[in-house]
Amino acid sequence: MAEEVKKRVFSGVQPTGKVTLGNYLGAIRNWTPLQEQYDCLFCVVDLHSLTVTQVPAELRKNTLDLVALYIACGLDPDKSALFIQSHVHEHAELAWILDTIAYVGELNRMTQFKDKSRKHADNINMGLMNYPVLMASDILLYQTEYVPVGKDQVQHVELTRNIAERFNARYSDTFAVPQCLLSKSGNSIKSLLEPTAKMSKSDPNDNAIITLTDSADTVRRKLRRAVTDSDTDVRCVHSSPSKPGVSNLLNIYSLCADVTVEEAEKQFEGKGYGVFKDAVADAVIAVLEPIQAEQKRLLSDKAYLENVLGQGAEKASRIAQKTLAKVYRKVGLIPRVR
Ligand code: AQP
Repeated sequence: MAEEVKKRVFSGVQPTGKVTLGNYLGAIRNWTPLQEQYDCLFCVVDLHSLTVTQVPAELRKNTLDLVALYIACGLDPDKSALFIQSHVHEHAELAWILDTIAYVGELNRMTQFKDKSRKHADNINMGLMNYPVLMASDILLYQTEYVPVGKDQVQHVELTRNIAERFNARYSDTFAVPQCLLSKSGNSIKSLLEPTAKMSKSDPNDNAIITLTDSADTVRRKLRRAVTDSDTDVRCVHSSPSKPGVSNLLNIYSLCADVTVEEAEKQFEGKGYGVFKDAVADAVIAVLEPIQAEQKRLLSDKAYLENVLGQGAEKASRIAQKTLAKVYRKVGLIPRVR
């Protein structure tokens, strides 16, 4: 009997700082169960992180920390290819070809580009604008069918679909056209201090984010200071759109304690924010502590991590070379004679 060909999944996180609870609940945590059903590639997208200024030594540290975190969160190198984007040079090469397909107008409209241009007004570099094209390259290189991302990245996956369809129409069928796989909760995790903005690892205010390396005391302190509202009812946005802070905490609690938002609301009805915030902290800490212990253990075994990355890059390269050769042929580039 012919072996069943599994559909392919690709996703990644930038090593731009300490990974947040948002990155975990919106993305990484949802990748683990996919490994059973799909052919998965999970990448640390270090080239993307260069679009904002990085300290080289910190970037190297963040990259390895993130690889260890992937494994600590349940990604299994025997089931999924885990690798670093810059180890597979085809990502940057395909991005150049896709740059000739993407339009300046559509890149200019990307929400992330506008947000980051505002935040980094002194460094609006071409890479920042090209970010979605490199992301399209990451995805299309592997003939990806599903891209599990948080809601904030949906616009980039839509653009990837447009680029793939445009290329296919111009040069004949070449790329699989990918779809988003959104997390169960759907909503982004928001900043603790500005709950209408998403929680981001590059937020300059450390009190606005929970990172996966925060100690139990730090998590508790940050959650106690989280913005709620002036009244004392614990009620989510479904019943009161004017309470984004409480809504966000209810969302975090429901994902960490594995209950629905409605169940959580009922549980804390009339209890006041002090009790509620402590319970949110308990639930978050219970999720973080085992991950932190495992990440620490993995980081003490550099040889193991290097081996995982070598294997992952090898598998990724095999697929990437095939796609890039096909693309070069289709656009009319002459292959090098050996
Ligand atoms: N707040 C969030 N809620 C839910 N999901 C989120 N993601 C990011 N923030 C949230 C998801 O995490 C994945 C990795 O994101 P990334 O590092 O590639 O880029 P990003 O979306 O720009 O994440 P950050 O934390 O905001 O990074 P910086 O500050 O460097 O820009 C994606 O799947 C994303 O949806």
